[in-house]
Formats: sequence, C-alpha cells, structure tokens
Amino acid sequence: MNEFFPEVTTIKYEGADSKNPLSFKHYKADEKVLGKTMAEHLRFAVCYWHTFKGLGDDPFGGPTMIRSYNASSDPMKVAEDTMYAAFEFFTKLGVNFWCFHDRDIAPEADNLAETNRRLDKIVPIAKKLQDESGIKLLWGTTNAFSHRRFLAGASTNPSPSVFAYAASQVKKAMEITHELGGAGYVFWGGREGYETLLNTDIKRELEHMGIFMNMAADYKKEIGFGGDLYIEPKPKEPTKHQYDFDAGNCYAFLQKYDLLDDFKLNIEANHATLAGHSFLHELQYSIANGIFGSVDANRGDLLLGWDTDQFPTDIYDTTLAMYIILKAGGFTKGGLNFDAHLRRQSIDPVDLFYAHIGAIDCFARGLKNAEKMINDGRVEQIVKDRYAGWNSGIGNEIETGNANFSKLEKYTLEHGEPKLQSGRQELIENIINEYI
Ligand code: XUL
Ligand code: CO
Repeated sequence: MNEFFPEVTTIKYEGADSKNPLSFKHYKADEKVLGKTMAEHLRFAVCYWHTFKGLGDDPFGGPTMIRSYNASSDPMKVAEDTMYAAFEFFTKLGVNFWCFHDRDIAPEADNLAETNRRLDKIVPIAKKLQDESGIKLLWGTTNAFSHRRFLAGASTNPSPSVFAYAASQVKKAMEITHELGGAGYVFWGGREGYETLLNTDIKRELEHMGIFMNMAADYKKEIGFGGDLYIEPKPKEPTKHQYDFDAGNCYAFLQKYDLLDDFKLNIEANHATLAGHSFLHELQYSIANGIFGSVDANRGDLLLGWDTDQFPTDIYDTTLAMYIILKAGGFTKGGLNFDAHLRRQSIDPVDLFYAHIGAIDCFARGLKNAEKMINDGRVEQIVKDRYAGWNSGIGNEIETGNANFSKLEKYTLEHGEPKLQSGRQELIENIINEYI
C-alpha cells in the first residue's frame, strides 16, 4: 500500500516531559476524566476541506503546498488517493472522526447526474476505509457556495432553479452522510445573505430558507437518517451579511420556522469572534436555549478581521469551553471538529501533524483543567451564591409567576434599598488561573 505520510508513524502519548514533537503531551485517548475517556469526551474530528484540499492559497496567491496525493492529472484518481491519504492521516493521528463537504471528496462534473456518479464511486471507498479503521463520520455537509451558480446564495437565491439545484445537492449529500453512518449533518450558509439591500428582498429570502430547512428535516425523516442536523452560524465572509449571523439569529430563525425540534447549532470559535461575541458566549447562549450540538474548533486573530481558521492554541479558551460543555452534560452526537488550516508558509505534510497534535493537546489540557474546576467547585459556588436570592421568598415568587408589579411595589416599599453584592470577577479570574 502506497504511504502518503511515510515520515510519520502513529502518534503516541508520551507525557508532558517528552520533547518528541510527534507525540501527545497531554492527550491520552483512554485516560478517564470524570467517568469517561478523553476520546469519548472530546470526539475529535479532522476536516477534509482544509486538511486535504487546502493547499495554502489565499486571495493574493495560488497554492504553496505540494502533496503526493494531489499529483495525478485525473481528478478521480486524485479523489481516490486523497481518501486513502486522509484515512492514513486519521489513523496515524489517532482521531475517531472526520468531516467532509460533498465536493471535497469527489470533484463536480458537468452535470448533476455525473457528479452524483462520481460520489457513488468514492463513497464505497470511504465506507471500506471507515470499516477497516473504525473511524467514524462526525458530520457531512454540502458545498453550496463555491460554484458560480451559487453566486447569489443557495436556498436564498432569487432564482427558484438554484433553490432546486441546492435541494438536489443536499438530498444527495444527506444520503451519502447516512450511508456512511454520520452522526450529524451541517448547514453552513456561506452565501445565504446579501451584498446590498438595494437588490434584496430579505423577507422572501428568509422565508425560502425556512422552507428549505423544513424540507431538509422532512428528508432526514424520510430516509431514516439518525444524525443531528446543525446550522453553523457565521456573520459574514464570503457574503457581507449572512442570515445565520450568530446563535441568537439562528435561534430566532429556528423558532419562527418551527424547526427547534429538528436543528441544533454547530458553534465555530472564529465565527463567534467575527460576530462580535466570544466563543464562550456562543456556546453558553446555545446551551441556555437547548440548541447546542457541535463545535468547529479553531481560533481567529484579533488583529485581523477575517476568518483565519487557525488551530486552537489558547488553553484559557479551551479550559472554559470544556468547562461549559461538561457542565451542560458533554457532547452527545457532536464533537470537536478542527475547522482550521495551516498557514501558507507551513508547506510540509508533517506540519499537518504538528498542527493537529497541538490542537488536540490544547483541548486535552482544557478538559483536564475543566475537570479540576468542576471537582473544586469554587467558581460554581460563587455563581450559585450570586443567584441564591431567587431560590426562596420574593425571588421564588417572581420565578414561579406568583408576583406582579403591584406586589413588587409593595415589597420594595417595605424592604427599601436593595442590598448589593460584589460580582467577584477578579477573584474568579484568580481561581481560574490556578488551574491553567
Ligand atoms: C466556513 C466554515 C465551513 C463550514 C462547513 O467558514 O466554517 O467550513 O464549517 O461548510
Ligand atoms: Co466551520
């Protein structure tokens, strides 16, 4: 069997003192943390698009990375080689999941029927490699944003023919995701939005997106697909304004179109910051509203205003993210997908390993820190104490619907000025730094 990463053998856990850059210092897949293994908690996935199809190009220059699996002039041979290379990479890295767009795994042909035939040639190879390796599909998705037909959107396109094309594409992508036993299916609306309001009927476009997502939920049931459906919020880029702006926008959309039972969110760290929020805010907001599903784990660069999709390296962030996720019960069907790519100058195949090893160790440390925070309980106690007034007396009456303005006026006249309490932010920050 042709090896595509011959310079790397299986990545092993060697402990924090190891100086081997091709080893894990913190991620030990079978180590138990709060009753589950690290692998079960973290459910790491490698994404196909950046890792195997991204070759370092940016708006100012072409590819910088030369890959042996990308060498053939026959696009289907490239597709096959890339699938083998991908499973070699997943296996050597030791992750349990992967994610893909339909067009990542098989190139688009001149017409839909031929494009689908190409997928039908590649999917059995993916299935065979999944079966042999035990690696599973975290989620599949559709690329309905790269081809020129989607220049004005997919489900929100002014043309019903483009809406129909996008629906046909999602139909097929859901079928292959189902065929590969995917745990989820993602909708990221790359061009579902507008460049200018001067030519845009927002009301109609949103209604069309609502109809589209209902059709997707129906089709999921029709084919018996058991995975979760996710919307992935992002405020902009490539479109100036995208409809799935942030978790709050998505929540309103799901409520309006009666989709709360069918969809959850896939929260991406860098998308959160582009929306003017923090990653933690988007996690906490979706958890608070019962729509948290999965995570695209990456980071942005605060000095750059775009979606830099860098590998996570901030242990403070991963600690608090894992604290929030663990307190919400952990992942069910979702996981941590590294939607991140190498910098343009990191041209060697081995850089893909360094990037993923660092990201995996960063979340492993986050998980272990979160475990310490939970076992210690000081932060949780401070928050509990802060809201203790709601557990009895007038607080309880308000929460249970047994108060009104007149009753509250009477209460205030009797009790006078409220007693204030410290928010204790600095103390909490000091406690968190004890774990980092
Ligand atoms: C784009 C992005 C996508 C989605 C899948 O910013 O994050 O890769 O995750 O379409
Ligand atoms: Co993403």
